[in-house]
Amino acid sequence: MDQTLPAATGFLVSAHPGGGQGLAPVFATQGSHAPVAQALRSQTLDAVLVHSGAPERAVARSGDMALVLAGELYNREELVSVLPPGAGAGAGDGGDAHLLLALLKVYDLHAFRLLNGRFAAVVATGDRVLAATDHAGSVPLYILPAPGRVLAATEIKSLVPEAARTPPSGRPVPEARRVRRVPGVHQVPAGAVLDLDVRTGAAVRTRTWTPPVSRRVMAESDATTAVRETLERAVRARTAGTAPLVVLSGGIDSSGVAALAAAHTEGPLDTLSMGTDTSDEFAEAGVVATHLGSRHREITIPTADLLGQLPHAVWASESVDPDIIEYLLPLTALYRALDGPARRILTGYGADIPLAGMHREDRLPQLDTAVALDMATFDGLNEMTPVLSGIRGHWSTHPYWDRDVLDLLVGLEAGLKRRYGRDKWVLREAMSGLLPEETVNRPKLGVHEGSGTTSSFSLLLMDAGIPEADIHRAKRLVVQEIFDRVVVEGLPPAEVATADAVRQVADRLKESE
Ligand code: IOT
Ligand code: MG
Repeated sequence: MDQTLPAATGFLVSAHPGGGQGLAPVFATQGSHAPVAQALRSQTLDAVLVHSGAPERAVARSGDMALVLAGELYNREELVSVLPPGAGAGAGDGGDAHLLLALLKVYDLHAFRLLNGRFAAVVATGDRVLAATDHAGSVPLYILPAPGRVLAATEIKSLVPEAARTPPSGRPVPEARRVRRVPGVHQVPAGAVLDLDVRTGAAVRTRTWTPPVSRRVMAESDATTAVRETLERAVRARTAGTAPLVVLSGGIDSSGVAALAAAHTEGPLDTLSMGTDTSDEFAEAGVVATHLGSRHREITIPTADLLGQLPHAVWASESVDPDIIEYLLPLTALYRALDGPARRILTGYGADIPLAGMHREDRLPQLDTAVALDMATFDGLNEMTPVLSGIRGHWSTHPYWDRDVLDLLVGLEAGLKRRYGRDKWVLREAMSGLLPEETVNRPKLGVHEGSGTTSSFSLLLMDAGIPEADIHRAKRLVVQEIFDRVVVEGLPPAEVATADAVRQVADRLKESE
């Protein structure tokens, strides 16, 4: 079968001693639901998978070990090559879950150190439950551990009813962030495995990835060649032999991805740009689309409509960070407008983090400080979550946050990132043969600026009487308010109005004056 999407794009898992338990979770991720029940020697692993046709490929079982995997791996060949002869061949064909199972048999939880992927996984074996994220935690994973039962899910909202029923174990989960207003639920850190004891709910954390803190000095041409080749591998692994859709702003990040994807796609590439009635980047994206000969579409979303979709952005991302929500809101609106068959979507998201593209900083010490800070604080923001496009049944993936691309970009010395007065120099230079000169040189606009989201959200708050000095704080409160409705209380996002949340926050701020 031609699988456009990974075998599973989300799950709720319950691991517990004794017999099976029925689960009926809700997900924002769209797809069919398939139940899984694996009785092991001393525990049962029950799950519900969100899938698009081949759920069995997201489950693997051998002896006293069973696992479920949402998402996909990008370094399969490498991984197969370290398996003993025999184990490798079968594991490669059985899908990523089987490959992971074969690796776990050899390396135990250290298998997760080997993976370059976009996934969340839960493994049950003996009395242990392993809950693991990819290096970037790009598929968010949450756990609710209690004595005698460990729950794990790719969305908070599917754990909420269980959290209300389960007395919190009272045990801290080491170094895991607690979820706002959902007692007992913790987010598994990026690049980590939690090794939980199903009898007690106790957890031990092992890190499987950490951003480089050292910086490499490289000759210009070595650096640009490495960036082009590594990014090309990441794009090729993500197109997975299908014709992807690239969400294209016309900036260097997404244009670079589109150019590399076009080179690996038979026939024309699909590209898509969004704008609002306030602001768009259609001209800039159009230049790239014409250059690459892509089948290009533009979607215009009225600003009032865009702000009305805040509850959908929070519901999908389960993020409470107001800046992140501003980046994700235009993308949410774009994905919601994308009806039709499920697509594999490539983005340029995340390029600005290792390259300090958003900081508009010329001075190298400040640039490297920004990179170090952003790499130390991205975890838990959920900006890379696949649920954003998953609400319309699509699967998005971000080549700049491929593990190899990220290791390379973060680790370049700052003078390669800012050079000859140009931001993101090494990336621009790496892409210079593939894109029009005006695209390569185009200065940066963030999606929140290019779409006018930041300014229109600010205006909405000022119209409600909130003074300019309080705007950022008010945005945080509005996002929290909406989170409490759509995630904690489980209201459908269509039943929550941005305007109501704004009014409540405005009233609260007035009272506290
Ligand atoms: P930005 O780089 O503007 O957009 C991210 C991706 O969204 C683009 O590469 C492109 O694929 C898609 N996109 C943006 N605008 C449009 C559009 N008009 N039409 C279609 N697709 C579009 C924020 C940002 O400005 O994104 N993201 C930063 C990092 C955030 C900071 N996070 C952090 N410090 N942890 C980024 O690096 O992408
Ligand atoms: Mg960008």
